Amino acid sequence: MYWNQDLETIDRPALERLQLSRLRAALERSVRAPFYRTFFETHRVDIDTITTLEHLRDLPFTTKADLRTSYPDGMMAVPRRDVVRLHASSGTTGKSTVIFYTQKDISEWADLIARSMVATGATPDDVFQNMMGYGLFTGGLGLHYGAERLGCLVIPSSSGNSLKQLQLMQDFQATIMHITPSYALHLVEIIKENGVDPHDLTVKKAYLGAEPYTEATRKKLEELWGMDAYNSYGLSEMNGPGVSFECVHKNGMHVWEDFYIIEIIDPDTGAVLPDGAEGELVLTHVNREAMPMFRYRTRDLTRIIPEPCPCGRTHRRIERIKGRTDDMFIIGGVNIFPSQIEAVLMAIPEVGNNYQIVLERDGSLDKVHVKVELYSKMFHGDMKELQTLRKKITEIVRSTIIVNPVIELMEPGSLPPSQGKAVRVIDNREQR
Ligand code: DLL
Repeated sequence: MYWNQDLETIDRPALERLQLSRLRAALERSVRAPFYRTFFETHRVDIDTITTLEHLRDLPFTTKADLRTSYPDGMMAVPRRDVVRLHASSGTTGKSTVIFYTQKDISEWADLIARSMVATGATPDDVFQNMMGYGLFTGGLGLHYGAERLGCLVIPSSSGNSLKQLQLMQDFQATIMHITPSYALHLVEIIKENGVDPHDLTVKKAYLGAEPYTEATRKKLEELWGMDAYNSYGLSEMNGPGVSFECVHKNGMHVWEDFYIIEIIDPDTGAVLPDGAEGELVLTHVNREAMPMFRYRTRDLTRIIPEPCPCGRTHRRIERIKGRTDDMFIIGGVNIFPSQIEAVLMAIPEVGNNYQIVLERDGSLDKVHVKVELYSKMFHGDMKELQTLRKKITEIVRSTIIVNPVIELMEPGSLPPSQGKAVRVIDNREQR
């Protein structure tokens, strides 16, 4: 099942011709934005010389810092009256970064979402409960318009308010939910606490994204909820969700290449890496009118899966995001990604649905504390059993990250629950 078969199964030469003509048009549009005029001048780039896709490499990278410099509207490439929406990501420091959309941009974004949903087997018969935050964040409104475009009944429940979510799910027989993996882990517990077996609900699919999570977490969620979970990747700078989505094969996410040009680079040198090599994802949005974006460094680490997908879509897939270059922390000289810890934790049957990594400085030594919630059945008064479990978890985590962790076992509900993007790592080292 396709949303737009011609575009989704387009052959590579035709796809590349389409990319190039859209890229040329985007470059020409971009110079209406004050930011790009200065940017190309400073980097001495003559956009007329970009006449093949290979020439894209002659353009400098753009970064989040460029979005901040151009705040509020230095990257707007159309007259303001043509812009119909903005979204923003708050970020942890400094000014937010703002993205603009024309009517056409919003409509094309909705199409990409509808296309993504159909790739997972969704149909107009589905009831879509959208538990991502509505507002400046792109997760809520982004999927909303796409699900409506497909013809689903949309429940715009937004994030949080777990009992209301359950009631809506039951009363309107939601079949698909859109939710962050960390909130899905929390919500399923609330549902069980209220005496409902999640397997009895009508929800059969979940779209999980907006934050990194591991295959072990996907499996755990699929089992807890009794549904199929699909990975969805996107970022505000590239519209939001709908950049890349898994199809029914659930084996890597198709990047919609008629809209996005993918490159994988070495994050240290900026060199473009061959298909299949792991590195930082760099994206160019070739079709947005209000705000073109070239060679944007996402900071997300992944690799292109070069093999064709059995679904017949010709758009290449990327692997699950391993983490962000800025998420990585270094302990005793060892580089560690939170995802490495999550992957082993979530595969341990006694481990519950929440965890947190806290980095502490102990004298001159850095220590990784991992706070792990267990299922309540583990707390029946047998200290010895808990000690053995703590040892087991310590050993499993140590063998994965090659650093000795301090494992703290917690009762369910003792860590701050997530309703959106979870804070997985707290670094207390700088404050000492
Ligand atoms: O999180 C857009 C989105 C909404 C994607 C809903 C999927 C579903 P931002 O707030 O700008 O936009 O955050 C983007 O979140 O660079 C990744 O680091 C991370 N991220 C998003 N999806 C995934 C995913 C939205 N499936 C940043 N796996 C990105 C891992 C993800 N990380």
